[in-house]
Amino acid sequence: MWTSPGRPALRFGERALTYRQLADAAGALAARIGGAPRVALWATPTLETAVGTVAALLAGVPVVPLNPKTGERELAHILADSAPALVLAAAGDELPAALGALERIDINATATAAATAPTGPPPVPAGPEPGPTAPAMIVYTSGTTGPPKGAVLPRRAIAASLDAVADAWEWTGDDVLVHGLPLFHVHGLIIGVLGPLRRGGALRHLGRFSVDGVTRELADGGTMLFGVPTMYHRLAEALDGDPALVKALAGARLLVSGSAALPLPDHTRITTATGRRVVERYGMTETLMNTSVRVDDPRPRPGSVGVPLPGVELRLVDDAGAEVTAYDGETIGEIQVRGTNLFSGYLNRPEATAAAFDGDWFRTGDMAVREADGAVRIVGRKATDLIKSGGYKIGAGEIENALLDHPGVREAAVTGEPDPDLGERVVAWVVPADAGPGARPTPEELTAHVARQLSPHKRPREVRFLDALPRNDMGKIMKRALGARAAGS
Ligand code: MCA
Ligand code: AMP
Repeated sequence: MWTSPGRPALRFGERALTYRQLADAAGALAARIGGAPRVALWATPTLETAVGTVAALLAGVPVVPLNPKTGERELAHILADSAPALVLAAAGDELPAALGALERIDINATATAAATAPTGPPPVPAGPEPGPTAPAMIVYTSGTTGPPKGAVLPRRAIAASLDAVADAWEWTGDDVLVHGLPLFHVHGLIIGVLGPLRRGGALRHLGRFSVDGVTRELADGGTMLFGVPTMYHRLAEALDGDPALVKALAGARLLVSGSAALPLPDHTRITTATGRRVVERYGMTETLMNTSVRVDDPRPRPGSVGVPLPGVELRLVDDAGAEVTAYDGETIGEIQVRGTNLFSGYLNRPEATAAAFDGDWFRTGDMAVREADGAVRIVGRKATDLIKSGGYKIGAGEIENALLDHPGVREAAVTGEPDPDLGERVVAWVVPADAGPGARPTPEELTAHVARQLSPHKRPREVRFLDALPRNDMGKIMKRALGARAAGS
């Protein structure tokens, strides 16, 4: 990717870097952080985050991307768990007090090379070259209970997954990717920033997703679009009465959706209006990309996540632990995968890591069927306590714990309910603490509490008060009964 130094690499709004400028900025930063055991990165949707990530990769230093909106409790957990030696942030970014104890290095995204500097690869800090199994990134992901776990992603997994999707999507250096995804998860940062760089192509990041931004960038040379289903839903909603958007989507080479299922009506609306199909791919923080509909697939495949990517082995396993051998589009099993795309474990969590594997097969927790030609269709999830909202994975347990920390809450249960925009929305069921009149917390107060403690995207979109939570004889909360109550209300 360093062989065409004058080519555009990254553009965020008005700010852009060529490959040469990126090599200079990231090379200079890499030289400063080389030898650090681990660094945190204040992962705003900016050029600085891209430069910081490339620098850490060049230096062979594992990087922990931090959601800049992470609340106090979640941030404290991630810092205690990952113990970064220093934090990388854009100059001028105000960091929360929890990061105050760390050495800070400002990312200078616009370091310009001396005019005489030779072109070619950026300087690599002295020291042994990190091997393929060396950790590249630690990305935090929610489980059903407790705080998020850090998935340790080795260098080879990132390389393997990016090359595998390039094969499925015929992704080349001529492509210009457009997206407005956040940069602290696999989708936006690894596939969406490192992906184009590995191909020698370009990224145009929108800063934040907007229909207008997508229209503008696709009309101005963008060839590919990445998004979560909520973004495609918003595009589908805007199509009527927006001929510029229709034209922009129709002109794109490839529209890719992932992180959650794209509902059929949105597939249909987009294809009907633009003549373009949206290609779905299926991935996970721990596994990076597993399957995708291939661009050369002659059949339209709405509702399918396609076939296993090169290098990914995939099997379905039934409740009794037996492999599902039927390719009948009906027999359901849990998706298990193995391959070089996998993470190497959860940081500091050997038991959780062991529980996630069946031998060398990773248990995804996603339930699926396989069609006669091997294509995979996801039909559900094993854990009802995992909620996918706006493409973010959210554990019911972590929100319940945060709610229980509020003095006005005696009991709390959290469920996901279908939502046309977010896929699922977080609903909190709360039994208020015994308190005098007027002391009962308002829904807004509880919502703000969760946003402040965890992250804004984990906040309940609805709070429902009850006198008691339905429990079975063992005292366990019956979430299905809550669901039935919602359906009947
Ligand atoms: C509202 N806000 C609040 C509150 N209410 N903030 C604090 N307290 C409150 N009470 C703010 C929010 O911070 C936000 O600010 C704004 O109001 C709107 O927030 P929200 O409603 O959450 O935004 P949205 O419009 O619902 O977001 C939809 C979205 C977003 C843009 C689609 O969900 C999104 O970016 N999703 C992407 C998820 C993703 O990348 N997943 C990848 C992980 P502000 O507007 O300033 O931000 S999955 C993965 O990586 C695997 C490998 C895979 O397969 O891809
Ligand atoms: P995360 O842990 O945030 O990486 O989310 C991974 C989960 O997102 C997977 O286990 C799936 O449940 C879900 N997911 C990702 N891509 C798709 C897709 N194309 N269709 C359905 N679910 C998906």
